[in-house]
Amino acid sequence: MAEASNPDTGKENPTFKIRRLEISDKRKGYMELLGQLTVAGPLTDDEFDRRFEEIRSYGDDHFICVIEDESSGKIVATGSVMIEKKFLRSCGKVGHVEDVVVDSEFRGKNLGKRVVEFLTEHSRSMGCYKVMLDCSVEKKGFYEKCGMFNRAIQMTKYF
Ligand code: 16G
Repeated sequence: MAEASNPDTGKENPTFKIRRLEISDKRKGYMELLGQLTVAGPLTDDEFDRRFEEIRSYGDDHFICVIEDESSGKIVATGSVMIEKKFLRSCGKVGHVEDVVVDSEFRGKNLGKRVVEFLTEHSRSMGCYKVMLDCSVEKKGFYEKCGMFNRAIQMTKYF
């Protein structure tokens, strides 16, 4: 889907393609992008490949999506969702959205919203009755724009 023309150059803005994470995305800046959210490394290529295969073995129960800027081949946004299987609510399922980040140079283009909507739709298609996440207080407005609301507080213990 092409976006509107850039008024300065007259050229079309780059196309942002949303898709599943591929193993080659490590070379397209995926880890550097994650580093804009929190501590992301260090990580060797072998460690990345092993974790990638492990996640791939979960199939659609663990889905990592990325947005690639097709003009530069750079990964500019990402997010993931894990499908939790419960006994309650008659064996209900919940989508847990994690690790949502947009490259600082590509903010303000609705890419984060596209990622969250994509992961939400994935959760719906997997039969989840809700989708949930935790985020910093500053991101509250963004997630409200994605149709979510603040239902509880988050509790954490770091090891
Ligand atoms: C945010 C992320 C969470 C991520 C955490 C990293 C979303 C919706 N939330 O809370 O997924 O794991 O930051 O912080 O993307 P940490 O490194 O302190 O755990």
